[in-house]
Amino acid sequence: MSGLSLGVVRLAPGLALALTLAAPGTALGAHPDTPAEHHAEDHVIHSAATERRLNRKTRQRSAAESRVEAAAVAADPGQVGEWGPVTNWPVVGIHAALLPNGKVLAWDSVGDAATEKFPTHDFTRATVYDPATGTHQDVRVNTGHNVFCAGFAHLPDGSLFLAGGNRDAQLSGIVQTHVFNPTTNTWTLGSNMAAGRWYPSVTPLTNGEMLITEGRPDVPEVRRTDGTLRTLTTASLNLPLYPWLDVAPDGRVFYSGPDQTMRKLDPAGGGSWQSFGQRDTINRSYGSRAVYDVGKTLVAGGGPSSNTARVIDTGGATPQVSPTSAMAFGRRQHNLTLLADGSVLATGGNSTGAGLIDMNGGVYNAERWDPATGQWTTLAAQAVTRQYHSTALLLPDGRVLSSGGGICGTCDDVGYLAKNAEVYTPPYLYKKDGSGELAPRPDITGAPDTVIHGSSFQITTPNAASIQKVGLIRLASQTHSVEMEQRYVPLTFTRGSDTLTANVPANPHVAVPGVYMLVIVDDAGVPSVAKMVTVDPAAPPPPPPPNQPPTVSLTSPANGATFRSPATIPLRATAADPDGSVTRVDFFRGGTRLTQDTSAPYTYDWSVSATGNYTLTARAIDNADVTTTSSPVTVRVRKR
Ligand SMILES: [Cu+2]
Repeated sequence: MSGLSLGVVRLAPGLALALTLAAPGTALGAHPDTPAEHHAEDHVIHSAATERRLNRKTRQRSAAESRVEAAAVAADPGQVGEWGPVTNWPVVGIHAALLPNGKVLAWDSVGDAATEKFPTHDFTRATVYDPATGTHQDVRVNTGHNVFCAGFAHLPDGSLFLAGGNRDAQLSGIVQTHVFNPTTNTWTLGSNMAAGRWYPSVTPLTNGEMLITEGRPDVPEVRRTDGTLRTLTTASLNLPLYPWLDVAPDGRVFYSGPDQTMRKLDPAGGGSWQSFGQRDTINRSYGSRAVYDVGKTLVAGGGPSSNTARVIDTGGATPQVSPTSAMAFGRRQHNLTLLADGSVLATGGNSTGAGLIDMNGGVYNAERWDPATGQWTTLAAQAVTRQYHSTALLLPDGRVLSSGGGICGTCDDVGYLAKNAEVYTPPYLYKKDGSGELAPRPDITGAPDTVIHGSSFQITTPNAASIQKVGLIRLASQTHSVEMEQRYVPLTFTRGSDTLTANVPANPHVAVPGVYMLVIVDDAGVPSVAKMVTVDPAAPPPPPPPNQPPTVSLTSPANGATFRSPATIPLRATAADPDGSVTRVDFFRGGTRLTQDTSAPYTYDWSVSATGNYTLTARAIDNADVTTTSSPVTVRVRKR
């Protein structure tokens, strides 16, 4: 029972309420020993029919409110986007991570009912969802552990690292760490932590280490790149569960919430914290945040279903907080999700301040925050209320996967189970002419698999001339309204004819090593499908871009000019090289070289007495010995 009392003491208020409200008469069943017996146990507590009924009931109760909210916005998907159909899932999307192959790993717990109703926790229901086909593959955790309420983020190679999980009906944490290999769809155990964790955050660091914070133990731990763990013995600090942490441009880890005090952690050695001022006056419990630009974090909602939002700039010595527009809806238990253009989408939540779930207080409309204007735009309404234990994740094609909700005591009491998902197509993918048709998209036809900090790289695209924005978006890892690692990194770039040359930030803290989605956005605001790119400091430097040929033109004599014999014809040429220098210019009469000139202005006075027609050209040679010949000029020399 000590585990239970510890849990209640450290839980968010709403979750403590959930435990209190858990059906008191629910006896813990016999101890099943095999996954098959667990499966049977799930069905005893919620039969397949009950599960369908709950799912249906949640959808029905959602539908009426959803229709009202949907009617409040325009019907044109070019303005408000469009939600796809609700599809049932094999798991509740409580935890969701995008994989480098473009699929989504999601897991929940050991069954549909509240986790505290199950006595044994030695597996986890998990699925890999393929958004391209809508199909699922069962990848349940078979290491003997339940990773419900773990913290997780991607290792630099794109595999997923999980810290902690759920040990028992008292919601104790586990000491285990896991790694999910997205290539083989397999789980392996990593090093054990010093203490069990439940509701920890995991933050990828610039040096490839993974920071593990909270989940009840106040001493952070760090997973080294060799898989062993170290403890930050001088950085013990009591923070809320699932703390909001992101590497800032100075390399320290910035804490933006959910409570009010802003802080930075230096994870070197034993670790040290620095505290700053208050972000604002609200404890944004079950609010959300998004790192939408270099050193810039948007926080919105949370606490008593606040509609307020703040922008925090972590680029300087002291974090700077500025207000931005409020959302149209107060929200708690919602998700903020980066979109492919660097704007931010808010989905789901409740507007009544309910701790976990209010079936009558769901927010169905999405809202988009534009970083350029600081304004929110109300968008289309989704069909199912998404509150406690829901996630919203950016897919590589620019759509957003909104899934889950449910699996808690309160959820059971109010009949909330959203074991399903819907996919949102944002307005940027539609034409703006009211036709409701999808817009043509810019296309990335080539880009390197790996880039390094401080280097430039080539993106081939037939749409180069129209591209306005190039960005890297880190793969998402979401749970409990918290995004553990996703950030938008805008790239400076130059346009060529069919290529863009983009620059990876030299400061490695801006784009911590790992897998990112490379997205280009055209002048209509339409994003490309993402190309996965690994930012890898250990990679060899990219090959130099291919040499561009010089340009040359023969400016004198004029084409068709006539001279009287004997003549002195002035040959004049201009030449340039876009990526080097012009070594020399040769003048030709037909195939015969008349002279060569190694410095501008390129001139030659050609003396000729024989009458006839002559074809003249100039040929430029650049510093890489690549040549370009000018358009020919024809002249006539006739008798005096
Ligand atoms: Cu939870």
